[in-house]
Amino acid sequence: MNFKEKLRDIVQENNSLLCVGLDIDSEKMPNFLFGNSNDPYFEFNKSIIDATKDIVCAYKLNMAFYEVLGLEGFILLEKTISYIPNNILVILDGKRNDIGNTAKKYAKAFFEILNADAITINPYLGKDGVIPFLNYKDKCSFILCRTSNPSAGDFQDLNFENKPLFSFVAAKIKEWNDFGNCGAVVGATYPDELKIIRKKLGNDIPLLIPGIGKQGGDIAITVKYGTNRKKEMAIINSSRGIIYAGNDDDFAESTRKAALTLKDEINLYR
Ligand code: OMP
Repeated sequence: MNFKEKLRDIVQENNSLLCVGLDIDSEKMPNFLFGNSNDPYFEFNKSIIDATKDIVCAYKLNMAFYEVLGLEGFILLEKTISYIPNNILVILDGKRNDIGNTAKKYAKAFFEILNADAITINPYLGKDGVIPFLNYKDKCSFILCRTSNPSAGDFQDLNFENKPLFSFVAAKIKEWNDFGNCGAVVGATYPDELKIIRKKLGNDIPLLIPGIGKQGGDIAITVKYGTNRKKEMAIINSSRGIIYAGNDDDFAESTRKAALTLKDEINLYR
C-alpha cells in the first residue's frame, strides 16, 4: 500500500486530518515522569500515542528533539516508531537534503532504517537532490514550499517575473510528481499563500500544514484553503498545543481532550 492509499484509509477510519507532533522536550514534559520512570521520554510518547491513536491520521517526529538527546534519542526514535500502530502514518521531519550521492543516504536512513512513511525535505539543491527521495515510490516526500515562521518570506517571497519564489517551488513539486509521491509543506500562518499553493498543486498532492496551535494559524481558513475538493489531502499538525496540554499525572487525558477538540474543529469546517 502506498502513502496516499494509507492516508485515505486512516483519514476515513479515524475521521481525522489531525497530525500530532511528538516534539519531546524535557523542559515542557510533566516533571514527575523524570522521577518515576527510567525511560521517561518513551513513557511520555507511549502515553500520548495510547491516548490519541484513534483520533489522528499521523504522528510527526521532528528529528531535532531526538538528535539533541544523542544516542538515547536515536533509540527512542526507533522505539517510538515501532510503537506507532501500522495503520497510522509516521512522518519524520528532518528537512534534509544534499547533493544526490548524499541525499541517497538520507533517504535510506529515513525510509529504510527508521521506516518512516513520509519525510520533510528541502528543495534548495534542485532536482538531483530530490530524486533519491522520490525513488521510494510508496513513500511521500513533503517538500518545503512556504514555511510557517516569521522570516519565511526572506527568500520564499522573493519576486521573479512578478511571482514569488514559493510559487516556482510549487510548480517544481508538480513537475517532480511523476510517481505521485510528492507532498508540500505549507504553514497555516500564511493563508493567502496556502490558497495559492493548493490551487497550483490541484487535488492530488497532499499538504503537510503546521502552524496551528502555538503558532496561531486559523483552523477554519486552513481547512478551507488547505484541503482538496473532497476536503482531504491535508495533514494538519499541532505539536506543543497538544502534547503539553497537561502537566500532572493525568497529562495523557488532557492531551486526548486537546487532540479531540482540534480534530472536531477541523472536521467542523470540512
Ligand atoms: P508547534 O508549533 O509546536 O505546533 O510545532 C510545529 C512543528 O512543525 C515543529 O516540529 C516545526 O519544526 C514544524 N514546522 C513548522 O512549524 N513550520 C514549518 O513551516 C514546517 C514545519 C514542518 O516541516 O513540520
